[in-house]
Amino acid sequence: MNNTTEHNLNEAVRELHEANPHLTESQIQQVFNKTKEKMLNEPPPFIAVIGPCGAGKSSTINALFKVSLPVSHTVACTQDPIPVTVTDDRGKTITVCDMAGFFESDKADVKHWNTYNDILQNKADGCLYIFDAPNRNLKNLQDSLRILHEIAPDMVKRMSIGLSKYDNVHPLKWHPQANIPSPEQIENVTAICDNVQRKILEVIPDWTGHIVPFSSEKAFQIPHLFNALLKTVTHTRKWIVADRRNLADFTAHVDPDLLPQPITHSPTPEPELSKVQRLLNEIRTLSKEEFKQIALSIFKG
Ligand SMILES: Nc1nc2c(ncn2[C@@H]2O[C@H](COP(=O)(O)OP(=O)(O)OP(=O)(O)O)[C@@H](O)[C@H]2O)c(=O)[nH]1
Ligand SMILES: [Mg+2]
Repeated sequence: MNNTTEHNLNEAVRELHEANPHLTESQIQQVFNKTKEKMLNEPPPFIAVIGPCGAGKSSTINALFKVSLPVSHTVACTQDPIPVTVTDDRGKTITVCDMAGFFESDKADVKHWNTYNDILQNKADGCLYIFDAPNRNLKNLQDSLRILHEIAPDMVKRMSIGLSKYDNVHPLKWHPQANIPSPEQIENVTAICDNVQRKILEVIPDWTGHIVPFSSEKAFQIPHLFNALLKTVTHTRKWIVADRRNLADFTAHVDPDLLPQPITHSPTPEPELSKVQRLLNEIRTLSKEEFKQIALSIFKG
């Protein structure tokens, strides 16, 4: 077992014992064993990618995880949730769920909101709301937030917003070689972010999420989006997500002459680890408090 993990778990269990001196050594050992077992057998984190029709949800998942979900340039595309489980070379998995876009039509929305109810209340650990940056109809954003807040208030409070289609923001001058927005686009996106934040806070005053402008098409700021996605996961499940990414490579869109040399070098291969070591490495970032919460929940259960 990784030293930090062992240390955190031992300390959490020791504190638990101090706070509950009536527990016997064997009960405490049981808590330790069950906590460890639960952590090793946790299912992959499940993140719902939500938002209005055509905002770019499927494209976002394609960019984040190098998958090929269907994308439409003309009509509403995704009609049913598509869970995508991504496993990286080291066997780490995460499930992202591509959701149908709401505000498609009266008829379609009846079905879509039912699906949102089910996924957000029963399956998701977190959600990422995709809203297209050039869309100035923030009434739609606010209306949807009211509905979402009714469905899953806690999740919506910490949900992050991905402002998609950065490259489509006025004046559409994207630097083709460096693969970066023009100064005018940066200025406009900053103003859009401020405005979106104000409009969110009008509906959810205690919202704590983050807004990340990005472009799937240009693979721009995808790592920032991934970090925002991590922040939407409940605290006790965050550790599982930490390094399960397989991000679209932004540098693939950059003129090779502009790239600093180290970025183009292949990383040194990591030594092969045993399955148990790999699992334990995954949980090493769990804090003492998180261990304690899991231990307590098992003990109470
Ligand atoms: N310029 C630009 N277009 C994008 C970007 N992301 C998505 N699009 C376009 O936006 C349109 C809709 O993209 P989708 O990914 O299908 O959007 P969606 O939210 O999944 O749509 P529904 O499933 O119908 O709700 C397509 O024409 C995409 O090519 C982006 O970063 N930049
Ligand atoms: Mg879609």
